[in-house]
Amino acid sequence: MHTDVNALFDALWQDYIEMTPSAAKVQQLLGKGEAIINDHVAFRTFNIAKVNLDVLAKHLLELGYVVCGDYAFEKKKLKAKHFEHPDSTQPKVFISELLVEEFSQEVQDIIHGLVEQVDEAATTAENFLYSGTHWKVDSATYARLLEESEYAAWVSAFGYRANHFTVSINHLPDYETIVEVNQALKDNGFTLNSVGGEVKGSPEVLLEQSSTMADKLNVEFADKTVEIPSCFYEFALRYPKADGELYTGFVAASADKIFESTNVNS
Ligand code: OOG
Ligand code: NI
Repeated sequence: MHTDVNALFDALWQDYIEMTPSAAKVQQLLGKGEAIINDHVAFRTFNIAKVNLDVLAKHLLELGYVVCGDYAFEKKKLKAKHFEHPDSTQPKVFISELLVEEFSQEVQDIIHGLVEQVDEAATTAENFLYSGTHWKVDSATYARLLEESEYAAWVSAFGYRANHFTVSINHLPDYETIVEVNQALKDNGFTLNSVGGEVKGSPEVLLEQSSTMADKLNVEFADKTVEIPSCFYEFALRYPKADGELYTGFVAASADKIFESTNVNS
């Protein structure tokens, strides 16, 4: 496991921009070449013991992160937790896991078949959080997972890596509102996730979020190469709590819609 937070996030970012070429362009557009502060990074997994949320979280706890919130998404059959570092300029981390036992027997069998192929030693290796898939999956299996869960299909194709990075709008010198950020993105040809409206959340819940729709990438399945949605970029504006400190949590109703940024049919 990594012992240096910056080394972990540098490696995650390098992998992420390979999966998400548009992210490098967005960073150039919003940061004008200056460094961007990331609000958070997100990971996805299955709730099977060998690879569950806690297995991913161990890599963060080792770096001094602490768990600060948990969330449930009943319809999507997911649970999540978020983690914060004592140094508040380090990105927060959002990790979710799919409740595999709530799916059809066929989908459960497929997912267990993938996880069985993971070498347990790989899950504590330094690179695990950006190691991608540890299994073979064919395009028909991916399509079968898609019928029951966009999330399950995404994890089967991309595995362990940053699902998204998130620009902290609070730290962007040239933008005050999330609407201005969204407008700049649209003016430059980026497609936003409009599920439930382009802006998720409000000043009242102390967090506003938006995201691009995931890039499309050629993925080599066991049988053939297919172009599918990879990773997306998110934008977050946080508001102060009564004590004057910025809210650091997540908002389940908004997160529920952010998950849809990797949807295949939208
Ligand atoms: C996570 C979606 C939730 C947020 O900031 O609310 C989220 C995902 O798509 O894996 O990132
Ligand atoms: Ni997010």
